[in-house]
Amino acid sequence: MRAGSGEIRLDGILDETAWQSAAVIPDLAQQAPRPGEPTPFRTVVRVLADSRNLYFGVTCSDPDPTRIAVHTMQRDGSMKGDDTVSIVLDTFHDRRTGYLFEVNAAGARLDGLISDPNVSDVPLDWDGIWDVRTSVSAEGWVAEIVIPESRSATGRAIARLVEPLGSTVITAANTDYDAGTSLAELIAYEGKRFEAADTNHDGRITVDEMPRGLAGDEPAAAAPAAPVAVRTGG
Ligand SMILES: [Ca+2]
Ligand SMILES: [Ca+2]
Repeated sequence: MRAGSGEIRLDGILDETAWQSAAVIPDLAQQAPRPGEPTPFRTVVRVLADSRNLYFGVTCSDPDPTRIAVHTMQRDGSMKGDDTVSIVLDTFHDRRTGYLFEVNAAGARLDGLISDPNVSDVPLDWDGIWDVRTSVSAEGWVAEIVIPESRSATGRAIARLVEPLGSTVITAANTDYDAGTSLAELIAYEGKRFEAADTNHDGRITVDEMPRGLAGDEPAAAAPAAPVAVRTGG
């Protein structure tokens, strides 16, 4: 597997040369229990792509790795209470459907197809072809993820994913005003943004209707790489 200048060995350790040149999303925001506030549980996402695959390297800092929790090793098992990383790819670029990829710290996989942003539980019937390895260290844990490009998105679409999670988004999406913003709330929030942008209500977003910063004529390099990594549990 080529990724830039080096090969990626899927072992949960981001020591390949290619990771040094990966796009970095350094500032994911806390969503729970205190949305938007600084946290020692820092999550840094690195993204690589080659002609066949997308790679995500997710580094989850944890001040006390002995408390990293995992309750399942099963595909699509309940990860409630687990330390997990979730990535949603808006591969149709309609901001309401997409693929959900979630892994826990032990490397168990959960995946599903988000077809209706108004439904809180993502159906998990879809089992994608993708893989992950995780590693745990004194600093926390790391997930090294590969997703074949044909099953996910083009590099250009990746740059136009759901907006980066920031405190504004998290606060706006937290409709029940509890301590945290759930994935279901985030999906519903994106659905509402879609409805708001779709001014002629035909179920499609044209370039003219796209929110500022998402119009098709922007330079690709200026678009932030923005997969959403939602860290739950722990
Ligand atoms: Ca590796
Ligand atoms: Ca599944």
